[in-house]
Amino acid sequence: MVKQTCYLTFALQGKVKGEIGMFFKNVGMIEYEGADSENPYAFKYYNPDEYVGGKTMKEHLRFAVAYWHTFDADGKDPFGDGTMFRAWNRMTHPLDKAKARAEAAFEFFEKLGVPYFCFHDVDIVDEGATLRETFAYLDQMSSFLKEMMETSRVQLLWNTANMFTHPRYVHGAATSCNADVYAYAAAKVKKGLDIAKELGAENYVFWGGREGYETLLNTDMKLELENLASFYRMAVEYAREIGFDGQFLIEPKPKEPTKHQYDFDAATTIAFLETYGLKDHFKLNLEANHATLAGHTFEHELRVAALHDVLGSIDANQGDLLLGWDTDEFPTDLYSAVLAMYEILKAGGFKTGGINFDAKVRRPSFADEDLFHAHIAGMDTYAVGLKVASRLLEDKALDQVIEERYESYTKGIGLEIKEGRTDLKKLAAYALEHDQIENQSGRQERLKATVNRYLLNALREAPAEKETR
Ligand code: XLS
Ligand code: NI
Ligand code: NI
Repeated sequence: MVKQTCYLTFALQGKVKGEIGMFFKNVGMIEYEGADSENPYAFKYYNPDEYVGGKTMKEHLRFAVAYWHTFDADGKDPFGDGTMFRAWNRMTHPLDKAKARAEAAFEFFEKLGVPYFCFHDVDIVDEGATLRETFAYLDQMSSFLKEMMETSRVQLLWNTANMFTHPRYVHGAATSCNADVYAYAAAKVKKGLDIAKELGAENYVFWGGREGYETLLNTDMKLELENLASFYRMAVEYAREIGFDGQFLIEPKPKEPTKHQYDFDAATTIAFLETYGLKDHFKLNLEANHATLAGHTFEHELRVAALHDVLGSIDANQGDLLLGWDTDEFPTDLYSAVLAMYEILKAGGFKTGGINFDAKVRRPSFADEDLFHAHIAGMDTYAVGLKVASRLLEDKALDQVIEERYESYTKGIGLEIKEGRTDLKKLAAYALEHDQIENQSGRQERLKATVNRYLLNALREAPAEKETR
């Protein structure tokens, strides 16, 4: 059994920089060094204590590391074996392996300086031979993680139950045609909520990878949707019973692994929540790559959620437009990060949510250190996004154009339309008198150039030392 070391305490006290820890011996604490730094193990733009619009970057961005991609994954793909041989995954007994993995995880969190992490139940420890054994393992591991969380300052952004990998979920979990599977999935969520409560999770996530269908020829869609709604309702009731007051989140995705997933995109999920009277209890966890698969931009999904007051949290990653699946790459596209952060800030920022890197290093990036490079790249990307978006908002650089564009609704017939004081007869009478219509340009290209200008200018600026921008 791996012994818990005391490096976390040293790291926290800032006494040791450099060669500490058991697993990432060549990497020290990652610090902010600024845009001119050439140190690959330093942040160039993410400066946790720098103020942006009244809050520090750390408070705004609430970064989280995803356990599954970073500590469990080994680079396997449908055509090839794993390429990543992590020292922490070498032990054979599930609990020994799980504890070593947790030690590696906390060493990583501490060195990277992230405030949060996220996991599925199967990420923290392998499943046992029976559900009872799985639960016994989970109980041990949640106590172990709790101890580690107490020594460090890392918190749980969210946890979830994996209800898609094991063959029992072949027809779904809460939408399975088999009631025994439904009950099994319910047991997993019950345990997941107990863990969420024990570890003080800020949110609990549902992602329905197998909740959907392959063909309508064998599917009772109405029954499946009703069962799914009851499942969510029971989760809300159980959370209330045990006093778990974290936010429930649903993560939409249109397809993959199932051909059609019920929580297709933000709009579909919102309609589902409205239909079944669940909207007060859920918000959305939106993922960039899932938006791409749904044929939307990420900012579209964020805007739709914000309009309905259900923007909860995000899974930050990016897809590859040349590939048609969820490639879960680390986000490095500055432009997309600006547009995403723009929507998030406009919606008032994160409350219980944050930025979880649901992203994996590429199969050929198999060195342990690549895990740092990937997260540093992602964190810097979102830091730039935050700075630029905040400045765009502060200067009303885009808002002003939008205000002008809709000016016709601030007076005359437009105001009557807006205030619901008109009808088809009145409008027809008006149109007969005003049929020589003049439109204004939408100015897209000019606006894109504005975003580019803000992006390039923000990168040139020195960081604010006090509470200014
Ligand atoms: C898969 C999903 C998954 C969820 C958590 O595509 O993104 O990783 O975030 O189950
Ligand atoms: Ni995700
Ligand atoms: Ni995904």
